[in-house]
Amino acid sequence: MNAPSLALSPSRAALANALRALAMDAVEQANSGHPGMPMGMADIAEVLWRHHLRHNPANPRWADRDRFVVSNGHGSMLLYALLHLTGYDLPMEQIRRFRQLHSVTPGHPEYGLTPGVETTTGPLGQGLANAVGMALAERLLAAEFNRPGFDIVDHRTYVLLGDGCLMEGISHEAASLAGTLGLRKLVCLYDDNGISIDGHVSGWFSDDTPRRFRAYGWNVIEAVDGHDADAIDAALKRAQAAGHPTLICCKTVIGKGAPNKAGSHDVHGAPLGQKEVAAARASLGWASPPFEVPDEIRAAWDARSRGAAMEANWSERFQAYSRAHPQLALEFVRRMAGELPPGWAERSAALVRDAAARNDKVATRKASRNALEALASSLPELIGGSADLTGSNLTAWSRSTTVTADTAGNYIHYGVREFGMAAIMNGLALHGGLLPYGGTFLVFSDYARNALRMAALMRLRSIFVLTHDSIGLGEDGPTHQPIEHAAALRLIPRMDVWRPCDALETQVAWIAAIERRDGPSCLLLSRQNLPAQPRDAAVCSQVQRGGYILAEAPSSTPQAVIIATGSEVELAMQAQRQLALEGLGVRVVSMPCASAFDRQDAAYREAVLPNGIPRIAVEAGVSDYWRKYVGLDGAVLGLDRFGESAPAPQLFEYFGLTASNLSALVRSTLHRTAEPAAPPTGERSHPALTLG
Ligand SMILES: Cc1ncc(C[n+]2csc(CCOP(=O)(O)OP(=O)(O)O)c2C)c(N)n1
Repeated sequence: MNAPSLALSPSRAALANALRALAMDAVEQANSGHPGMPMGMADIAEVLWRHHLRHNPANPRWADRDRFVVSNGHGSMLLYALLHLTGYDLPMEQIRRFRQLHSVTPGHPEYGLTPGVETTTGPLGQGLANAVGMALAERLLAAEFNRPGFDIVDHRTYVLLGDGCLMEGISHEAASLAGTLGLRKLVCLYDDNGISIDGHVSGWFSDDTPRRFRAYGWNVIEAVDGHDADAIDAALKRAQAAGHPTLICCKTVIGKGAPNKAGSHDVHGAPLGQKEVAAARASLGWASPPFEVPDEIRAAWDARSRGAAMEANWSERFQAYSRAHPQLALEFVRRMAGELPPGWAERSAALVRDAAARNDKVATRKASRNALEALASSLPELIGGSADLTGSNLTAWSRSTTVTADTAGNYIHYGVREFGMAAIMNGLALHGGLLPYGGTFLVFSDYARNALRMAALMRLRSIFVLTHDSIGLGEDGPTHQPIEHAAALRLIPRMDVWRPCDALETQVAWIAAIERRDGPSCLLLSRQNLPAQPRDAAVCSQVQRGGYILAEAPSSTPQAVIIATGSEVELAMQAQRQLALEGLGVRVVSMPCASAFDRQDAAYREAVLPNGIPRIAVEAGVSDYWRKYVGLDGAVLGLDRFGESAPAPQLFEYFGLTASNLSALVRSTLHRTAEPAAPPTGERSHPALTLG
């Protein structure tokens, strides 16, 4: 039904009101959601989307589209309304089903679910950091692929953000680096409405935000009336001409259009209620029933032909580029598709063979650098970095070149910004064309943790290089010694956590992380040297399964199975030899990546870990994780307390992470399983050992 009062050529206010109406009606229908932000930012969105954003609703994957990120992701209905009205494959039925099971309009925007959603947002501040990654990706790819007369990579990254994003510490990390790197095509629109959930922010957020961003080296456009289309338009034009990233501070009224609730926190995250919705309709002059949009408003929003023309124009230019630079064009297409280069399979297989042939004792962090050295020259998409621990993480290789404000490169000194790094890496991965890896100490994965979780939620190929993976780092002490971190990372669904025991497993882990198309990987690497384990070709081929028989029991049927990872694999091998002298046959299973092992078929898993044979796990970290593999009858030799400051070999001794303790645990486990009523052993009182 059309609104009779609307003119044929709708006003900008009426166009923005379409966004407001859809948002308040969808939230009302769901009886949950956030009407305040969409109603408050509707005027900004109208100007940006109808007059500036370069996108094609028919092809949300168009390589040179502008990227649009709603960092204040609770305002998801604004994004869904924009996608719906401009012509993306998001029918009204989906708007009606906002926040319902299996709709593509979930509570917060989810990448990979809704066409046109560029990143998953909701955890405040991370969208901004993702956008920094996207803007950086654009700059790096432009430097790599553009040629005189052919700007095939030339787009902007626009971000909506609110007080919450700016209060979050990650906004500092991301904005600071964006300023230093001079990401001039990044344009942020700040919803300066003075309200967050608890009320007026003046009591907890009194920063001088414009000065803060100027101090980062940003271009700041202050005091823009976020409900004045001309002012917003002028600010966007200034931003586009700037030589720095831009923050446009827009004064807005949260929930604008709701006559009794606008401007208050009541409208932030709750349905307006039927009475207020009716009052808003009256005050906005919006006469259409819920989920109906007048034809002339729909027509004015429809961006399909404009978008198709934009992409067609780009495609023509890309065709010409392909004729002038055929190899580059092919490479660009490959990179944006996320495909590995031709010959990858043969090359990576050869690298595994090489690594298997070597038997040097090496820290897995060094083995990781060797793996990078071998892989990276044929993978120009690799974009590395570290959070100020390059020399410790060993994340740079011989042809790493630093990205600066003036130069492109393939290595980012992220500074001491772990969370920012991880979220920026996610933005690089989301943009496409680049494959990010970045390092810090494993213990500081906590700082970055939610971005690691978001990488998994979004199925991104981000590779987190986490070194100094246990008490084996030694003297830096308990602040730096990860205890619960390996287990905690393994708990993140879809995260592959590799803790290799030697150079060969490290090489395989890198290859697996690079080949993965459906999620991130963490590589947990030792500071200390680890011996190479012997394997024949058949065993080598099993490593990528995540868990495999590294050393079969001397007797054909093992009496027990030891499961080990990383530096503790060598302990397992020593224990196996000790026990063999006593006539006990023990199998050693190396389990560098438990989730990869879990994905193997049941027959394989049963072949590696046969039912009915007692299992003992060993890892220099919390024991709980391994209970699912060893069961109630098994045992774990772990470390369920914080570490100590001392040389590493002394710490392994002190905490009882020794081959002789492991052997003792195997013996006692066999004894206990043979005689179920046997009492626990005295070893339980050891300060660190986790037994039983
Ligand atoms: C990291 C994180 N912490 C907390 C929340 C919960 N939360 C959602 S919105 C919000 C307040 C945001 O305030 P603001 O950005 O001003 O949004 P507005 O009220 O203007 O819509 C909070 C605390 C969250 N989504 N993410």
